[in-house]
Amino acid sequence: MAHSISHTATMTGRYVIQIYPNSTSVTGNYYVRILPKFNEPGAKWDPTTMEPNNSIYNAYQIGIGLNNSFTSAIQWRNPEYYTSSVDQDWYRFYASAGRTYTIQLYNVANILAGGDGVYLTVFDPLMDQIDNKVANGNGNIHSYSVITAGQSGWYYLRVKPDSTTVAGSYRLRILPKYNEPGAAWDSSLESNDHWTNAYPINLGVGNALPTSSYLRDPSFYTIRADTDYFHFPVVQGGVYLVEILNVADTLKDENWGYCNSSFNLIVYDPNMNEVAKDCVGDIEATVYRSITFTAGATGTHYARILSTDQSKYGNYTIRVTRTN
Ligand SMILES: [Ca+2]
Ligand SMILES: [Ca+2]
Ligand SMILES: [Ca+2]
Repeated sequence: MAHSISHTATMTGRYVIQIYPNSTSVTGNYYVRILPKFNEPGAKWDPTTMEPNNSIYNAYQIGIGLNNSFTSAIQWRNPEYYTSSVDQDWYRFYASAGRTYTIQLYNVANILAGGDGVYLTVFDPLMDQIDNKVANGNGNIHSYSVITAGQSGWYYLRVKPDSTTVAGSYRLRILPKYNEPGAAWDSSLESNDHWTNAYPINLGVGNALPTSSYLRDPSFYTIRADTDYFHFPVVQGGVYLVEILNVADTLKDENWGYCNSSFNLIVYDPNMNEVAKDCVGDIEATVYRSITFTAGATGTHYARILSTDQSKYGNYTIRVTRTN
C-alpha cells in the first residue's frame, strides 16, 4: 500500500477523491479502494490473509481462547509496486470489564527478525494505546501483553515488525485468566507462561503432575526458554511443600553460585510477591528442587519453574503437599 486516508463523513453526499503524482513526468497503473469501518455495512476481509487490516478502522475481529488461535502473516512488499512501509496487521477483540486477557504473539517466523523484534501494541476502546511489548516472551512466544479491561468494549491489537523489509508468518491468541470463562490449556499444560495463565494443581502426593519444559522450535523467532506457572489454594498458617522431581537430564543445570544461571523453582503469594526461591540442589537427587513455606494469608499461591539457560528442556514432575 502506498497511501491511505481515514475519514468520518460529517454529512451525507458526494465526496471527491483526487489522485495525482508528486512528479510531472511519471505514468503507471494504480489501484484505489474505499473500505467501510469494521462495524459498518460492507466491511469485508480476505478470510485467509485477514487483509486489508492496515488501520485500526479495518481491524479484523478475533475470538478469545485457545481454540481461537490463528495464523497470519506480514506480507511481502511486491517490488513492482511503490510501497511506503512494511505490512502491519490490526485486530480487535471484545473484552468484558474487569476480566484479564493475556495476548500472545507466538510461532513468529525467524525471517521476521530485524531491529528489536515484532511489536505487539494494544489499544483500549477509545483507541488510546495502553501497552506496547516486544521480544518479552518465553518458549515459542515472541511478545505478549497482559491487560485487565477497564470497561467492556472493543480492544485493538497491532502486529508490526521493527524492520521495513521483513515478511513471514506468525500466530496470535488471546487467553482468559486461569479462573475466568474459557480458560483452557493444551495436553502439555500450555500455555502457562505467565501467572495469569497458571495451570491448576491440586494438593497431595496423589496429584503430582508430570509435565515438561518444551524445546523451543528453532524455526521461530524466540527469546527465552519455556517457563511454567501453576496455581494452588492455601490457607493462612498452613505449611506447604512444593517439589520438583523426576527431572530429565536435559533440563538439569549445575548451579554456579548464581540463581540466575540455573533451574529455578519460585513460589509467589497472591500479589505475585516472591515467597521463596530454590535454585540449588544435588543433581542426582530425585527431588531436584523444593520449597517449604508457611502461608501468611489465605488465597492463591503460584509455583513457577524457570530455566534461564536458553538450551534446556525436558520432563519433570511437580507436586504440592500440605505438611501440617
Ligand atoms: Ca498481514
Ligand atoms: Ca495488514
Ligand atoms: Ca510453559
